[in-house]
Amino acid sequence: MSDKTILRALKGERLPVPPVWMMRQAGRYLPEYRATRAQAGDFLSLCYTPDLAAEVTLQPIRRYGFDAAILFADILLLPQALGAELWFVTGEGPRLSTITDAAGVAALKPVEAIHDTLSPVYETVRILARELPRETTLIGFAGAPWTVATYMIAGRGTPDQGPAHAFKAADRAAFAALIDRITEGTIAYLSAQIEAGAEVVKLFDSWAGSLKGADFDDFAVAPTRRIIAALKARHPGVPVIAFPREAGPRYAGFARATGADAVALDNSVSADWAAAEVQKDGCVQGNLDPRLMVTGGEALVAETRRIVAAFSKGPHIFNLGHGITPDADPDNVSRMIEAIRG
Ligand code: 1CP
Repeated sequence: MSDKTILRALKGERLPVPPVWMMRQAGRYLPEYRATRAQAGDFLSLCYTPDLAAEVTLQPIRRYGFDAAILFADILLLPQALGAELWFVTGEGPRLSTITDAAGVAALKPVEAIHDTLSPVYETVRILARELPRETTLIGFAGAPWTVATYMIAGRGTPDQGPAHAFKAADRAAFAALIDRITEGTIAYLSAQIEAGAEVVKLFDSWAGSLKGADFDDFAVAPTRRIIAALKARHPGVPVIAFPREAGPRYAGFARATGADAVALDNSVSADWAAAEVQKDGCVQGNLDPRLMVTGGEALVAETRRIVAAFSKGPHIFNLGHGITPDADPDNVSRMIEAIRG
Protein backbone atom coordinates (compact mmCIF):
# COMPACT_ATOMS: atom_id res chain seq x y z
CA MET A 1 0.00 0.00 0.00
CA SER A 2 1.30 3.46 -0.92
CA ASP A 3 2.21 5.83 1.89
CA LYS A 4 0.73 8.75 -0.04
CA THR A 5 -2.28 9.91 1.95
CA ILE A 6 -4.30 11.06 -1.08
CA LEU A 7 -3.96 7.64 -2.74
CA ARG A 8 -4.99 5.93 0.50
CA ALA A 9 -8.11 8.11 0.81
CA LEU A 10 -8.98 7.49 -2.85
CA LYS A 11 -8.80 3.74 -2.22
CA GLY A 12 -11.43 4.16 0.49
CA GLU A 13 -9.33 4.50 3.65
CA ARG A 14 -10.55 6.76 6.44
CA LEU A 15 -7.58 8.76 7.74
CA PRO A 16 -7.37 10.43 11.17
CA VAL A 17 -6.35 13.71 9.48
CA PRO A 18 -7.72 14.24 5.96
CA PRO A 19 -5.13 15.02 3.26
CA VAL A 20 -5.56 18.48 1.72
CA TRP A 21 -5.03 20.34 -1.56
CA MET A 22 -6.87 23.26 -3.16
CA MET A 23 -8.46 23.87 -6.54
CA ARG A 24 -6.44 26.61 -8.35
CA GLN A 25 -3.75 26.34 -5.69
CA ALA A 26 -1.26 27.64 -8.26
CA GLY A 27 -2.79 30.99 -9.06
CA ARG A 28 -2.90 34.74 -8.94
CA TYR A 29 -3.39 35.01 -5.15
CA LEU A 30 0.30 33.99 -4.83
CA PRO A 31 2.96 36.68 -5.53
CA GLU A 32 5.40 34.00 -6.75
CA TYR A 33 2.80 32.84 -9.32
CA ARG A 34 2.34 36.40 -10.59
CA ALA A 35 6.12 36.74 -10.96
CA THR A 36 6.47 33.52 -13.00
CA ARG A 37 3.43 34.41 -15.10
CA ALA A 38 5.01 37.79 -15.87
CA GLN A 39 8.21 35.98 -16.87
CA ALA A 40 6.21 33.73 -19.22
CA GLY A 41 4.52 36.79 -20.77
CA ASP A 42 1.05 35.38 -21.20
CA PHE A 43 -1.08 32.58 -19.78
CA LEU A 44 -0.80 30.18 -22.73
CA SER A 45 3.00 30.54 -22.84
CA LEU A 46 3.01 29.62 -19.15
CA CYS A 47 0.94 26.50 -19.89
CA TYR A 48 3.18 25.44 -22.79
CA THR A 49 6.61 26.13 -21.20
CA PRO A 50 7.29 22.97 -19.15
CA ASP A 51 9.91 24.48 -16.80
CA LEU A 52 7.65 27.41 -15.90
CA ALA A 53 4.44 25.34 -15.68
CA ALA A 54 6.27 22.90 -13.37
CA GLU A 55 7.60 25.84 -11.31
CA VAL A 56 4.12 27.28 -10.65
CA THR A 57 2.80 23.79 -9.85
CA LEU A 58 5.54 23.42 -7.22
CA GLN A 59 5.11 26.88 -5.63
CA PRO A 60 2.08 26.05 -3.43
CA ILE A 61 3.71 22.74 -2.42
CA ARG A 62 6.82 24.58 -1.17
CA ARG A 63 4.79 27.28 0.58
CA TYR A 64 2.13 25.10 2.23
CA GLY A 65 3.13 21.43 1.96
CA PHE A 66 -0.13 20.35 0.32
CA ASP A 67 -0.61 16.59 -0.01
CA ALA A 68 -1.23 16.86 -3.76
CA ALA A 69 0.05 18.96 -6.64
CA ILE A 70 -2.22 19.56 -9.63
CA LEU A 71 -0.57 19.90 -13.02
CA PHE A 72 -0.63 23.51 -14.17
CA ALA A 73 -2.50 23.63 -17.49
CA ASP A 74 -6.06 24.50 -18.56
CA ILE A 75 -9.13 22.59 -19.71
CA LEU A 76 -9.13 24.66 -22.93
CA LEU A 77 -5.81 23.24 -24.20
CA LEU A 78 -7.61 20.11 -25.49
CA PRO A 79 -10.02 22.10 -27.73
CA GLN A 80 -6.98 23.94 -29.08
CA ALA A 81 -5.28 20.60 -29.79
CA LEU A 82 -8.45 19.48 -31.62
CA GLY A 83 -8.14 22.50 -33.91
CA ALA A 84 -10.00 25.36 -32.20
CA GLU A 85 -8.28 28.73 -32.07
CA LEU A 86 -7.67 29.80 -28.46
CA TRP A 87 -6.50 33.07 -26.95
CA PHE A 88 -6.90 34.86 -23.61
CA VAL A 89 -8.09 38.44 -23.31
CA THR A 90 -6.45 40.09 -20.27
CA GLY A 91 -9.00 40.89 -17.59
CA GLU A 92 -11.77 39.03 -19.45
CA GLY A 93 -10.86 35.38 -19.93
CA PRO A 94 -10.62 32.80 -22.69
CA ARG A 95 -11.83 33.21 -26.27
CA LEU A 96 -12.12 30.39 -28.83
CA SER A 97 -13.25 30.07 -32.42
CA THR A 98 -16.85 28.80 -32.29
CA ILE A 99 -18.48 25.58 -33.51
CA THR A 100 -22.00 26.25 -34.75
CA ASP A 101 -22.99 23.18 -36.81
CA ALA A 102 -22.21 19.61 -37.89
CA ALA A 103 -19.62 20.86 -40.40
CA GLY A 104 -17.74 22.55 -37.57
CA VAL A 105 -17.63 19.28 -35.66
CA ALA A 106 -16.49 17.37 -38.75
CA ALA A 107 -13.67 19.87 -39.35
CA LEU A 108 -11.98 19.09 -36.01
CA LYS A 109 -8.62 17.35 -36.13
CA PRO A 110 -8.44 13.58 -35.53
CA VAL A 111 -7.78 12.52 -31.95
CA GLU A 112 -4.29 11.19 -32.77
CA ALA A 113 -3.25 14.75 -33.69
CA ILE A 114 -3.73 16.17 -30.19
CA HIS A 115 -0.30 15.12 -28.95
CA ASP A 116 1.38 17.48 -31.46
CA THR A 117 0.00 20.40 -29.43
CA LEU A 118 -0.09 18.82 -25.98
CA SER A 119 3.37 17.23 -25.75
CA PRO A 120 4.75 20.15 -23.65
CA VAL A 121 2.05 19.35 -21.05
CA TYR A 122 3.34 15.76 -20.85
CA GLU A 123 6.87 17.14 -20.38
CA THR A 124 5.59 19.26 -17.46
CA VAL A 125 4.17 16.07 -15.90
CA ARG A 126 7.53 14.28 -16.35
CA ILE A 127 9.39 17.14 -14.63
CA LEU A 128 6.91 17.13 -11.75
CA ALA A 129 7.11 13.35 -11.32
CA ARG A 130 10.86 13.81 -10.79
CA GLU A 131 10.80 16.92 -8.62
CA LEU A 132 7.85 16.57 -6.26
CA PRO A 133 8.51 15.48 -2.67
CA ARG A 134 7.98 11.72 -2.41
CA GLU A 135 4.89 12.10 -0.18
CA THR A 136 3.11 14.45 -2.62
CA THR A 137 0.61 12.99 -5.11
CA LEU A 138 0.59 14.32 -8.68
CA ILE A 139 -2.89 14.98 -10.12
CA GLY A 140 -3.47 15.36 -13.86
CA PHE A 141 -6.74 16.68 -15.24
CA ALA A 142 -9.01 17.54 -18.14
CA GLY A 143 -12.38 19.20 -18.56
CA ALA A 144 -15.36 16.87 -18.81
CA PRO A 145 -16.86 16.78 -22.34
CA TRP A 146 -19.98 18.86 -21.62
CA THR A 147 -18.03 21.69 -19.98
CA VAL A 148 -15.41 21.68 -22.76
CA ALA A 149 -18.21 21.66 -25.38
CA THR A 150 -19.83 24.75 -23.80
CA TYR A 151 -16.63 26.72 -24.47
CA MET A 152 -16.12 25.26 -27.99
CA ILE A 153 -19.66 26.21 -29.01
CA ALA A 154 -19.92 29.66 -27.40
CA GLY A 155 -16.27 30.63 -27.87
CA ARG A 156 -16.12 31.88 -24.27
CA GLY A 157 -17.43 31.32 -20.76
CA THR A 158 -21.19 31.87 -20.52
CA PRO A 159 -23.32 32.33 -17.38
CA ASP A 160 -26.07 29.89 -18.47
CA GLN A 161 -24.36 27.84 -21.23
CA GLY A 162 -27.13 29.10 -23.55
CA PRO A 163 -25.32 28.58 -26.87
CA ALA A 164 -24.49 24.94 -26.01
CA HIS A 165 -28.08 24.23 -24.98
CA ALA A 166 -29.31 25.85 -28.22
CA PHE A 167 -26.92 23.72 -30.35
CA LYS A 168 -28.09 20.58 -28.48
CA ALA A 169 -31.75 21.50 -29.16
CA ALA A 170 -31.16 22.36 -32.83
CA ASP A 171 -29.09 19.30 -33.84
CA ARG A 172 -28.79 16.65 -31.13
CA ALA A 173 -26.85 14.26 -33.41
CA ALA A 174 -24.18 16.86 -34.24
CA PHE A 175 -24.00 17.85 -30.59
CA ALA A 176 -23.56 14.18 -29.57
CA ALA A 177 -20.82 13.84 -32.23
CA LEU A 178 -18.99 16.79 -30.64
CA ILE A 179 -19.31 15.21 -27.18
CA ASP A 180 -17.96 11.92 -28.62
CA ARG A 181 -14.96 13.63 -30.20
CA ILE A 182 -14.10 15.43 -26.97
CA THR A 183 -14.60 12.18 -25.03
CA GLU A 184 -12.12 10.34 -27.27
CA GLY A 185 -9.66 13.23 -27.08
CA THR A 186 -9.94 13.27 -23.29
CA ILE A 187 -9.20 9.56 -23.05
CA ALA A 188 -6.05 10.01 -25.17
CA TYR A 189 -5.01 13.17 -23.28
CA LEU A 190 -5.45 11.71 -19.78
CA SER A 191 -3.79 8.40 -20.80
CA ALA A 192 -0.75 10.37 -21.96
CA GLN A 193 -0.68 12.32 -18.68
CA ILE A 194 -0.77 9.03 -16.74
CA GLU A 195 2.00 7.55 -18.91
CA ALA A 196 4.08 10.67 -18.15
CA GLY A 197 3.61 10.22 -14.39
CA ALA A 198 0.21 11.52 -13.21
CA GLU A 199 -0.92 9.31 -10.31
CA VAL A 200 -4.55 10.48 -10.19
CA VAL A 201 -6.68 12.29 -12.77
CA LYS A 202 -9.58 14.65 -12.24
CA LEU A 203 -12.43 15.54 -14.62
CA PHE A 204 -13.75 19.10 -14.18
CA ASP A 205 -17.42 19.35 -15.19
CA SER A 206 -17.81 22.94 -14.01
CA TRP A 207 -21.12 23.44 -15.83
CA ALA A 208 -22.73 20.03 -15.10
CA GLY A 209 -25.40 21.78 -13.02
CA SER A 210 -27.06 23.26 -16.10
CA LEU A 211 -27.84 19.76 -17.49
CA LYS A 212 -31.23 18.55 -16.30
CA GLY A 213 -33.04 15.18 -16.40
CA ALA A 214 -32.05 12.92 -19.29
CA ASP A 215 -29.51 15.50 -20.50
CA PHE A 216 -27.59 15.01 -17.26
CA ASP A 217 -27.53 11.24 -17.89
CA ASP A 218 -26.56 11.60 -21.56
CA PHE A 219 -23.97 14.38 -21.35
CA ALA A 220 -22.62 14.42 -17.76
CA VAL A 221 -22.89 10.77 -16.61
CA ALA A 222 -22.38 8.83 -19.86
CA PRO A 223 -19.22 10.56 -21.18
CA THR A 224 -17.66 10.47 -17.70
CA ARG A 225 -18.44 6.75 -17.42
CA ARG A 226 -16.93 6.12 -20.86
CA ILE A 227 -13.73 8.03 -20.06
CA ILE A 228 -13.31 6.26 -16.71
CA ALA A 229 -13.94 2.80 -18.20
CA ALA A 230 -11.34 3.41 -20.92
CA LEU A 231 -8.78 4.75 -18.43
CA LYS A 232 -9.37 1.85 -16.03
CA ALA A 233 -8.87 -0.64 -18.88
CA ARG A 234 -5.53 0.96 -19.86
CA HIS A 235 -4.31 2.03 -16.43
CA PRO A 236 -5.90 -0.13 -13.74
CA GLY A 237 -5.39 1.26 -10.27
CA VAL A 238 -5.11 4.94 -11.29
CA PRO A 239 -7.90 6.71 -9.38
CA VAL A 240 -10.25 9.19 -11.04
CA ILE A 241 -11.92 12.13 -9.26
CA ALA A 242 -15.12 13.47 -10.87
CA PHE A 243 -16.36 17.03 -10.26
CA PRO A 244 -19.95 17.44 -11.53
CA ARG A 245 -20.20 20.97 -10.12
CA GLU A 246 -23.66 22.15 -9.03
CA ALA A 247 -25.12 18.66 -9.63
CA GLY A 248 -27.16 19.05 -6.42
CA PRO A 249 -29.21 15.89 -5.77
CA ARG A 250 -27.49 14.22 -8.73
CA TYR A 251 -24.31 14.02 -6.66
CA ALA A 252 -25.97 11.03 -4.98
CA GLY A 253 -25.12 7.92 -6.98
CA PHE A 254 -22.69 9.76 -9.31
CA ALA A 255 -19.67 7.65 -8.28
CA ARG A 256 -21.62 4.42 -8.75
CA ALA A 257 -23.02 5.52 -12.12
CA THR A 258 -19.62 6.60 -13.51
CA GLY A 259 -17.06 4.41 -11.76
CA ALA A 260 -15.33 7.46 -10.23
CA ASP A 261 -13.18 6.74 -7.17
CA ALA A 262 -14.08 10.08 -5.60
CA VAL A 263 -16.58 12.85 -6.12
CA ALA A 264 -15.62 16.51 -5.64
CA LEU A 265 -18.35 18.60 -4.00
CA ASP A 266 -19.10 22.27 -4.61
CA ASN A 267 -20.24 24.41 -1.69
CA SER A 268 -23.95 24.42 -2.57
CA VAL A 269 -24.60 21.01 -0.97
CA SER A 270 -24.59 20.48 2.78
CA ALA A 271 -21.70 18.47 4.19
CA ASP A 272 -24.06 16.43 6.38
CA TRP A 273 -26.24 15.53 3.40
CA ALA A 274 -23.17 14.61 1.31
CA ALA A 275 -21.71 12.50 4.16
CA ALA A 276 -24.93 10.44 4.21
CA GLU A 277 -25.73 10.31 0.47
CA VAL A 278 -22.41 10.61 -1.41
CA GLN A 279 -19.65 9.44 0.94
CA LYS A 280 -21.44 6.11 1.43
CA ASP A 281 -20.16 5.19 -2.07
CA GLY A 282 -16.54 6.25 -1.48
CA CYS A 283 -14.19 9.17 -1.07
CA VAL A 284 -15.46 12.75 -1.16
CA GLN A 285 -13.49 15.96 -1.61
CA GLY A 286 -14.31 19.67 -1.36
CA ASN A 287 -17.21 21.76 -0.03
CA LEU A 288 -15.40 24.69 1.69
CA ASP A 289 -16.73 28.01 0.35
CA PRO A 290 -13.78 29.67 -1.48
CA ARG A 291 -14.97 33.11 -0.30
CA LEU A 292 -13.75 32.15 3.17
CA MET A 293 -10.19 32.33 1.79
CA VAL A 294 -10.85 36.05 1.21
CA THR A 295 -12.71 36.84 4.44
CA GLY A 296 -10.80 34.48 6.80
CA GLY A 297 -11.22 34.93 10.55
CA GLU A 298 -12.99 32.64 12.98
CA ALA A 299 -15.60 31.73 10.35
CA LEU A 300 -12.88 30.10 8.22
CA VAL A 301 -11.59 28.03 11.13
CA ALA A 302 -15.09 27.04 12.30
CA GLU A 303 -16.26 26.06 8.82
CA THR A 304 -13.07 24.09 8.12
CA ARG A 305 -13.53 22.13 11.38
CA ARG A 306 -17.22 21.58 10.64
CA ILE A 307 -16.42 20.02 7.25
CA VAL A 308 -13.64 17.84 8.71
CA ALA A 309 -16.09 16.60 11.39
CA ALA A 310 -18.94 16.00 8.93
CA PHE A 311 -16.76 13.74 6.74
CA SER A 312 -14.78 12.12 9.58
CA LYS A 313 -16.52 8.75 9.35
CA GLY A 314 -15.30 7.88 5.85
CA PRO A 315 -12.67 8.56 3.19
CA HIS A 316 -12.19 12.34 2.75
CA ILE A 317 -9.80 14.72 1.00
CA PHE A 318 -10.10 18.30 2.22
CA ASN A 319 -10.58 20.90 -0.58
CA LEU A 320 -12.58 23.98 -1.52
CA GLY A 321 -15.94 23.85 -3.31
CA HIS A 322 -14.39 25.71 -6.28
CA GLY A 323 -11.12 27.43 -7.14
CA ILE A 324 -9.39 29.90 -4.81
CA THR A 325 -9.82 33.43 -6.21
CA PRO A 326 -7.10 36.04 -6.97
CA ASP A 327 -8.27 38.28 -4.09
CA ALA A 328 -7.70 35.52 -1.46
CA ASP A 329 -5.22 36.16 1.37
CA PRO A 330 -2.33 33.64 1.26
CA ASP A 331 -2.27 33.64 5.10
CA ASN A 332 -5.83 32.28 5.16
CA VAL A 333 -4.58 29.15 3.40
CA SER A 334 -2.16 28.56 6.29
CA ARG A 335 -5.02 29.10 8.78
CA MET A 336 -7.15 26.52 6.96
CA ILE A 337 -4.31 23.96 6.95
CA GLU A 338 -3.66 24.55 10.68
CA ALA A 339 -7.36 24.03 11.40
CA ILE A 340 -7.23 20.69 9.54
CA ARG A 341 -3.90 19.36 10.83
CA GLY A 342 -4.21 21.22 14.16
O1 1CP B 1 -4.17 34.88 -15.91
C1 1CP B 1 -4.22 33.79 -15.32
O2 1CP B 1 -3.35 33.45 -14.52
C2 1CP B 1 -5.39 32.95 -15.72
C3 1CP B 1 -6.20 32.31 -14.65
C4 1CP B 1 -6.26 30.82 -14.93
C5 1CP B 1 -5.57 29.82 -14.21
C6 1CP B 1 -4.67 30.00 -13.00
C7 1CP B 1 -6.94 30.18 -15.99
C8 1CP B 1 -7.73 30.82 -17.05
N1 1CP B 1 -6.70 28.82 -15.91
C9 1CP B 1 -5.87 28.56 -14.84
C10 1CP B 1 -5.32 27.26 -14.46
C11 1CP B 1 -6.25 26.12 -14.33
N2 1CP B 1 -7.49 26.02 -14.91
C12 1CP B 1 -5.99 24.94 -13.61
C13 1CP B 1 -4.64 24.65 -13.00
C14 1CP B 1 -4.48 23.86 -11.83
C15 1CP B 1 -5.02 24.41 -10.52
O3 1CP B 1 -6.18 24.12 -10.17
O4 1CP B 1 -4.23 25.05 -9.80
C16 1CP B 1 -7.15 24.15 -13.71
C17 1CP B 1 -7.43 22.80 -13.06
C18 1CP B 1 -8.07 24.83 -14.53
C19 1CP B 1 -9.38 24.30 -14.91
C20 1CP B 1 -10.35 25.16 -15.61
N3 1CP B 1 -10.14 26.12 -16.58
C21 1CP B 1 -11.75 25.04 -15.43
C22 1CP B 1 -12.41 24.00 -14.55
C23 1CP B 1 -12.42 24.36 -13.12
C24 1CP B 1 -13.21 25.58 -12.73
O5 1CP B 1 -12.59 26.54 -12.25
O6 1CP B 1 -14.45 25.56 -12.86
C25 1CP B 1 -12.37 25.98 -16.27
C26 1CP B 1 -13.86 26.22 -16.42
C27 1CP B 1 -11.35 26.66 -16.99
C28 1CP B 1 -11.52 27.72 -18.02
C29 1CP B 1 -10.83 28.95 -17.64
N4 1CP B 1 -9.47 29.11 -17.68
C30 1CP B 1 -9.13 30.33 -17.19
C31 1CP B 1 -10.34 31.01 -16.84
C32 1CP B 1 -10.41 32.40 -16.29
C33 1CP B 1 -11.40 30.12 -17.08
C34 1CP B 1 -12.88 30.35 -16.80
C35 1CP B 1 -13.47 31.12 -17.93
C36 1CP B 1 -14.97 31.40 -17.82
O7 1CP B 1 -15.77 30.47 -17.66
O8 1CP B 1 -15.32 32.57 -17.96
